[in-house]
Amino acid sequence: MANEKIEQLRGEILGACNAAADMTALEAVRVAALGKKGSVTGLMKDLSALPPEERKAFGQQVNTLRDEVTAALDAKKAALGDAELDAKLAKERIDISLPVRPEAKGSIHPISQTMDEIAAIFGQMGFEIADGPDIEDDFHNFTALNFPPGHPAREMHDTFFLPENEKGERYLLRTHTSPVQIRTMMSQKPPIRVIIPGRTYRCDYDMTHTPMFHQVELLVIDTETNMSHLRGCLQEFVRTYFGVDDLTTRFRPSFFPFTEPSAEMDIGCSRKGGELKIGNHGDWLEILGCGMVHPNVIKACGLDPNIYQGFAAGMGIERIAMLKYGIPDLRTFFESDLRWLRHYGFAALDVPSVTGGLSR
Ligand code: 2NM
Repeated sequence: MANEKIEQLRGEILGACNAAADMTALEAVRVAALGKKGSVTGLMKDLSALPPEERKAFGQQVNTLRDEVTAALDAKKAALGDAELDAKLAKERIDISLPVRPEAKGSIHPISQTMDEIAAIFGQMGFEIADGPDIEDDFHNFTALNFPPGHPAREMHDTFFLPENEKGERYLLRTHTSPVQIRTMMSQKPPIRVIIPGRTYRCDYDMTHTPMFHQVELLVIDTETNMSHLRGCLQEFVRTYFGVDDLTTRFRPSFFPFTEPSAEMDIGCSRKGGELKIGNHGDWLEILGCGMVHPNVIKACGLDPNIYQGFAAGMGIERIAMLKYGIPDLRTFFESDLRWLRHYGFAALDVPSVTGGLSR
């Protein structure tokens, strides 16, 4: 009699377990069998009504049943979980071969695009990208770069200084990316070949100046680097960047505290009819500053200027972006005008590479 009841219950519970269509139904089966008022739990209460000689055998049978039911529930739970995950995965599958959704409005800012183009060109020549903090100290931004005390660029009106701290130190917003070259020379053994694109800050605002702007500087330090290497690298850069294979360059003497000799590089252009065109048309356009790194700078970085020498150059990213993409007004770069961004922005997948095409 007791055996029959157990057999029947086993059949019912395992059947219900098997038939459960989802986790909720399965949980109901579990509660009905193993819960406080469940059928299997109830069997134990019958125990005391049995004659003592039958209790042990009956108790064992109930335990076996409970183990069986528990195992069946666990197995079914795992199977349902897999099925649910499969269904979810099938439903959430995306077709990555579909074209970009036409309503997508995001675009790459011309500054980002130009920095990527610069990185692609110099990357091809074997340069690495270095970066450093926007907030700098006097040593990295000025002293190590051979700015004498009292140099006009250190003045209040050019540099954004932070309030002096308890130690009497006055941090500042870097006025150029050159402090990163100092950090690179102090932490890396030559040969060094790096470019540093990044934000720079000067207290200045008019038609052609914004208080934050972007620069890219390059630095090569080795034992035999000379000015012809500088010219070769920079000429290769402007030719690739502007897409003019035979673009000529002209070097004019200049002055920077951190280079000796220093030069300004011009590229060929035409201004006929008020329209600026890059190419060998007889006129000249200033494009960047450069020079051989001053021995004092090399020394300040803990390197021996009798062994190591090299060149550096710097240019404004907004300026060369304006020249290439025909953007007439510097200040529009930072106005976040959506119409401007849609007009001058780049498609997210238009990644510049020297072999694949720089842009558009
Ligand atoms: C320029 C022009 C010329 C320059 C020099 C250095 C360093 F750290 F190596 F001395 N960094 N950047 C440099 C040289 C920058 O920007 C117009």
